[in-house]
Amino acid sequence: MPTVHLLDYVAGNIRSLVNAIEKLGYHVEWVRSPEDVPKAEKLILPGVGHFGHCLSQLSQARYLEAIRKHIEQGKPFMGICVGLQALFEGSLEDPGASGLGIIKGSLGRFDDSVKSVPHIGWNSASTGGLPMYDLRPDSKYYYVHTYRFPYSKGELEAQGWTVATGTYGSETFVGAVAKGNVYATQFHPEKSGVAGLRTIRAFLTGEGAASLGKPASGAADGQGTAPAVFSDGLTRRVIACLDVRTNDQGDLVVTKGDQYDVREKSSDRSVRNLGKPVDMARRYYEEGADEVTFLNITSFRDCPVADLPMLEVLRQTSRSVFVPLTIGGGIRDTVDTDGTKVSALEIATMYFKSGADKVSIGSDAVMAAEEYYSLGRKLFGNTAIEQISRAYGNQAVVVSVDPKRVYVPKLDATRHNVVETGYPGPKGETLCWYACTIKGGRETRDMDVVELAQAVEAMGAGELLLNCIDKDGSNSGFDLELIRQVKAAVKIPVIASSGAGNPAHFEQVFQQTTTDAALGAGMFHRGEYTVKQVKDYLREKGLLVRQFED
Ligand code: 1PR
Repeated sequence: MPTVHLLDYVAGNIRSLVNAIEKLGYHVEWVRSPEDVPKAEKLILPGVGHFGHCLSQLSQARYLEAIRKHIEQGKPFMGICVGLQALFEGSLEDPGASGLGIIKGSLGRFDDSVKSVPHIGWNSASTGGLPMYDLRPDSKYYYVHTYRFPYSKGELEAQGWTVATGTYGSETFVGAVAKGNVYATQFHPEKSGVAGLRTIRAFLTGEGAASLGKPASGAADGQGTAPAVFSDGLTRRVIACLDVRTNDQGDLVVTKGDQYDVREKSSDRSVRNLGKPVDMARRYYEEGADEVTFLNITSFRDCPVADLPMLEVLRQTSRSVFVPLTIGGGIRDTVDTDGTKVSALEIATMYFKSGADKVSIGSDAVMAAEEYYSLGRKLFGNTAIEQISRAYGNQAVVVSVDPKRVYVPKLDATRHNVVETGYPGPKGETLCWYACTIKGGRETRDMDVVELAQAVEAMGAGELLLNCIDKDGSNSGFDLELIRQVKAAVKIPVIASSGAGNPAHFEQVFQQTTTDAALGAGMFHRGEYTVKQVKDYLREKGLLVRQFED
């Protein structure tokens, strides 16, 4: 079996990449020290987290020189995400840190004045018709990053680079670069479905490098055209969510509640069993789900460290599902059954090593936010959100919010952030606020959703998974009032969740709010609609979506 060397220098979800490489029939060898680098024929440098952290790790461990030499010798090199960023001279993220300087220029930050940052989701890698590692104009690739190199026509080309671009809002940025033996992608090919596997294959086989700079079919002068500029290359993200728990027979099942009650209404009150987690995740992937989220909804009763079944679910799923996987439930500091203390970071690490790309934190985020306000909005770096985002990057930390409506008769009846609602309360109240809950909605706290969202954003959460207990399982559409309130309060992306009952609900939430993604559960599990039907519907309505590629 042919071999590729992978440089695993910092914590990260390397498993997905290994799975993708193995799926393509290659064997992964690990680079464990700079002395291993010369043994590598093909070298891949993946990267997550902070530019400065990654570069200082590489520098301290004496990898930078070894990488430079590998590239100078003309051996195949591929950088992914921060692995691309490392090729530049520096980044605004950590101005004191130096990159490899193989590409002249420094990265800046996406402008968040009119759009969410990080940039998360499926976007283009448009080569303007030039052949580049089998990147295709109609394909979409999964990006997750805050810093980017802005594309300015001719700048990198003058240095000999072929460039592929994506467009986010009004910003066109570098999505991939290639020159000679070097190929690097800002997107995660290992998380980009078949399109991603294709471009990894082009690197591994050498075909990508061989065809670089050759005339593309249809490009008469071999120069192609400048990368196309789209009004917005980011597609509407549709996520399938699987609530997982052990049923009364001890089997791990996908379940789904109504307002978080997952037991049948019949007299035996058994846990609703809608299928097997790995099989269902695979089905949704094949229908075109842009991400799959698992929520381990009974974790608060068990010790998560002993919760091995979910780790195995992730391992199995990540072998055949090449889109981002999120895992939630029980991500917090805890004490194992033998009395050992286990930090939230260690639990998250176990999940990342098993194939998760993001962890989702629920109850613990509310407790941390309460402390944040009680200490005068000061941060000490010790919360799970801060620790995990420091190690793995903000994009790896989702906060799952479980709010429910509290109606009030007038504005000064509460100190909380209130919305005017078109759905009056039991006494005809037209005002309400959204109270945060913990432990799967069992306990309501004196904190509103705006307070929570702003606190966790300050701590370094990269995204919000915004559920709504009133809407959960109702099939009546998303809570647009809630989504608008939260979107107005934060810059980080928001995933709308709870209430989806048909494809039109997805169109509604995308058209009538600025949500960054929308999530469905019950309607998919019960077989009422497929993910593909939702996406086809959105496309018919003129919204940009990614289609599953065989
Ligand atoms: O508090 O960090 O251990 O995390 C627990 C996690 O489990 C939280 O993310 C919490 O939302 C989730 N959870 C806990 N109990 C339940 C329950 O249902 N009894 N599920 C639960 C949350 C809501 C969504 C659902 C959407 C869409 N489920 O995941 O998928 O509402 O449903 P729909 O499209 O069918 O309406 P911690």
